[in-house]
Amino acid sequence: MTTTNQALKQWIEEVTALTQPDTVHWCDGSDAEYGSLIKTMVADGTMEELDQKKWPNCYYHRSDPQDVARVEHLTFICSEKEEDAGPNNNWADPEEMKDKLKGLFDGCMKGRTMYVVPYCMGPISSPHSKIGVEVTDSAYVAANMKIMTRMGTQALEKLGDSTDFVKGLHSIGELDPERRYICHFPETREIMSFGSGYGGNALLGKKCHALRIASVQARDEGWMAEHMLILGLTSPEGEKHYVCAAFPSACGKTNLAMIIPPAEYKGWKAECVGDDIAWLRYGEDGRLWAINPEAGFFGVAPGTGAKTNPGALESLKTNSIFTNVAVTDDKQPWWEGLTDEPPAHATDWRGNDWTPASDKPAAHPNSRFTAPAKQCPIASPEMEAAEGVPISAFIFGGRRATTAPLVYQAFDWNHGVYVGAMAASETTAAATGAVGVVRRDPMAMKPFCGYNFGDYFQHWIEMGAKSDKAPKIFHVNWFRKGDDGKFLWPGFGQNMRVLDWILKRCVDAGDAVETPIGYVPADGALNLSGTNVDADTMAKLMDVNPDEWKTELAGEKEYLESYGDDMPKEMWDQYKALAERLQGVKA
Ligand code: OXD
Ligand code: MN
Repeated sequence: MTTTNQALKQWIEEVTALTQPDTVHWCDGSDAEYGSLIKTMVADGTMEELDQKKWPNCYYHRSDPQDVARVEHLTFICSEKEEDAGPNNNWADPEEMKDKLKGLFDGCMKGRTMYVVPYCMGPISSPHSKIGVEVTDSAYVAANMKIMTRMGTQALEKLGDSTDFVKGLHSIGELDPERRYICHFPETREIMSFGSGYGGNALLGKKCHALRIASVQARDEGWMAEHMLILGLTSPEGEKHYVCAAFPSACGKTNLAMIIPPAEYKGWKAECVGDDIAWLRYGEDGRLWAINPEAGFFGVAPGTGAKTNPGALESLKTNSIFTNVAVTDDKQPWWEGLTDEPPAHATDWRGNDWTPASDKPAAHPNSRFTAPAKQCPIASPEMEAAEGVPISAFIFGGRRATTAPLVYQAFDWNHGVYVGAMAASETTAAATGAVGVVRRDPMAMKPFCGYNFGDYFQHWIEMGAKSDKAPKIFHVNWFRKGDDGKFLWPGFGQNMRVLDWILKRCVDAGDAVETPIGYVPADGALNLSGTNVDADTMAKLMDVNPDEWKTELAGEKEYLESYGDDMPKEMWDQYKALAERLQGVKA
């Protein structure tokens, strides 16, 4: 296969001349092609076959131990002007970076096959979907892209002769962490990624295109590209709402996207539209509508089990790829949390013998499953809807042991933008670096916003001003801990109780009281029947501690200042109003 699209043809000729592959393979996206990619990888040891009876069409990949997560310190936004990248990004001059990268890409595919992977982010039928083409020398990447996107001929056909596509050049190079760069050129809508095979660095449709490049395009064109799950909830009375939630990586987006409501919520129906990314634009009805640009889940495996997320387990039972989990002696994937009883013996993610007595985890904490989204038992039929789904609420959150209460509602849109912008979270294993350090992660976009956060907050403010039907905004924290260091809130399915209150607030019901930080559920407004959360625990979960908020406020001020003149005035207005309200809090 090849193409009649001149711009694409020319670019492929250029990158072929640069990288000098032995063979060029245009991916058509067929099942047969996927099968032969897998066969090649099993033959060369890149993939291991799992028990095909228990895990049909499932395969296992063990990555280089130095290539297991996103590398934020090696990720660059190469905008023409440095201030456009902002303090939230590493910046490099586009010309200089391209020169450096050309040196790395020069001849890097000698002896290898170059896969040309056309892909569509969003439903093929949607006018809001975008086309990209990833060129890669990794069959593992091509196979994952088949699961994660609408890939191959269908994407090429949608592109037609248009020049409107994102160009993504990827090579695993020698997987040398010293020669690794993930670079974005927002003005020319290009991505160049060298030296890593890890999902977020290498599956260019996901973070690089659907968030970093798309966020810039969204600002230019008046829409939004966000790090958000999309969940539909229908009450027993048949009232249906969709919510979007932005949590940092590895903070439970996939779990919430597939929530199983507890027994007390009999008759409620949850439907998953997406677990990681939402593209949003206003519909003619003045509401914000969201599509999920992806077609698969690239989920964190550890902690995914029958109790925590049966929907994810069902999704990954067939046609899935497992990366850096452990493998049992009878060739089944295993990770901490999959079963209560660990296997007596397994091979760990590094390929070493493992037993439950081992002092190291069997699966890497950021090990992943790549599974087709349509296999989710609660996949929403609207996953393929061209216009997407209308959003009633935005929910921000993070992993905070202290300070942030279980749930609160912003007073209005601009306050909500401020709440999202000040969201903070303890770092996780999804990126290299220390785990458990609190850092600000505005809208969970710290690693993914392709431009200056000051301008991004301004864009949010402008989006809110466009309609009086914009979603209501909330903040949640499932991760607050008591003095004993244990989580106060049971989480998982029980989060439905918080969603219930949020949905009520969206239709101006649900009792709330005003606090300095926002509206919180009035006494008894959160349905706790059937839980063991007593009044004392609830008080701790909802506590707005004056000392903690004093520290928080000081941190927020410092953060706003770090953006200088780029920080919108509206954000400072919100800060001042919050500081004033907090003055009234008795210490
Ligand atoms: C992801 C991430 O893989 O956020 O989704 O790191
Ligand atoms: Mn993510």
